[in-house]
Amino acid sequence: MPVLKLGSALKAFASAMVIALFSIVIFTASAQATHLQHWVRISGSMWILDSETWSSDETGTKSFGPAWRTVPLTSTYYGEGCVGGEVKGQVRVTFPYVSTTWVLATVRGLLYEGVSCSTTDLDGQGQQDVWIPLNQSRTVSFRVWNDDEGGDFIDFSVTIRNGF
Ligand SMILES: [Ca+2]
Ligand SMILES: [Ca+2]
Ligand SMILES: [Ca+2]
Repeated sequence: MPVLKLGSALKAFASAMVIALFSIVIFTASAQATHLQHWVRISGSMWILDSETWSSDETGTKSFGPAWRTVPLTSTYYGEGCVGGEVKGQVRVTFPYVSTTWVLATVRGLLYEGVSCSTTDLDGQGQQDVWIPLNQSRTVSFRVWNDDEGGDFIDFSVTIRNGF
């Protein structure tokens, strides 16, 4: 009975295909559920003004990055720059939330002012949170003033890309 044989062969092939499709669906679903890891790219700049009483103010732009990291990120990303031998900016980026498609970035900007660029005298700070969808970039920009002595400020601009 060649027709019957062909029929059962087709049935066997069909069930094999169903099993294969099922495996693909299950594999894809589990891969998506566990694949939280993203590449992120961090870059930006600080425009720093070091206010001077007896001479003209000192200004300059300090860039940082691009730096690639994978999230979830266990450590903090740091970027730094100093102008006029007195005013130092520091950027700190963390990623407190990561989903399969989105990341939440917390960007902190700190202003240190003292007698040298290695000063640890924190005189001002600001923070912005930003949600970034997969394969897109977001830029946060904010100004941090020297709240303690006045005059100095830093314009932070930080761009983060979620994905390649
Ligand atoms: Ca100064
Ligand atoms: Ca100076
Ligand atoms: Ca100071």
